[in-house]
Amino acid sequence: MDQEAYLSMLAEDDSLVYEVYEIKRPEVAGELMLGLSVVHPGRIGREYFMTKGHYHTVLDTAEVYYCLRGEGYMVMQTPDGDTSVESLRPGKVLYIPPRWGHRSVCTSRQEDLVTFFAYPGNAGHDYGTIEQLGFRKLVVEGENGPEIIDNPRYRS
Ligand code: PAN
Ligand code: ZN
Repeated sequence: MDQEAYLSMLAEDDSLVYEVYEIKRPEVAGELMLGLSVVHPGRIGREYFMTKGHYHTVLDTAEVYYCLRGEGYMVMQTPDGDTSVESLRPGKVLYIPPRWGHRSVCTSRQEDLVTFFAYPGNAGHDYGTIEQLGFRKLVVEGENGPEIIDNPRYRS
C-alpha cells in the first residue's frame, strides 16, 4: 500500500519476507503438492509482511492450509468480487475452495507464521492477475491490532 515506505525500506535492506519448502510431486491431477510456508514478522508502513498471493491456474482446484505456528490471516477473493479474510492461529485448518485466490499475512510481532499446505498437482499458479490488480482487502496495523481495510490501490 505504502510505496514510499516500500522504496525507503528496500533502499536500506532487501530483507527476506517469506520462504516456501515443498515436497515436489509430478504436476498432474491425482497428485498432491505439499509443504510449509514461513512468513516472517514485519511491516512495510502499516501493512504486515505477506506472500505474493495467487489464483490457481486451474481455477477449479482447492487447497488446505493447517496453521502450525504464529498468528495471521488468509486474505481470499474470487474473480467475481467476493472477498473473505480468515484468521490463522496454531491448530486451525483452513479450507480454500476452488476459485478463491489467496495470500497469507503474518501479524505476529516476533514469531513466524508457519503453515502446512496441500493442493492438487495440476493446480498451477497464476501470479499475474494479483500482480496487476492486487487484492481487494489488506491487513494493516491499527491502534488496537490488525485491521482489515479496502485496498486503496486495487485496480478493478
Ligand atoms: C502455497 C503458496 C505459498 C507462498 O504453497 O505458494 O504459501 O505463497 P505465494 O505462492 O503466493 O508466493 C500455495 O498456496 N500453493 O498453491
Ligand atoms: Zn495456492
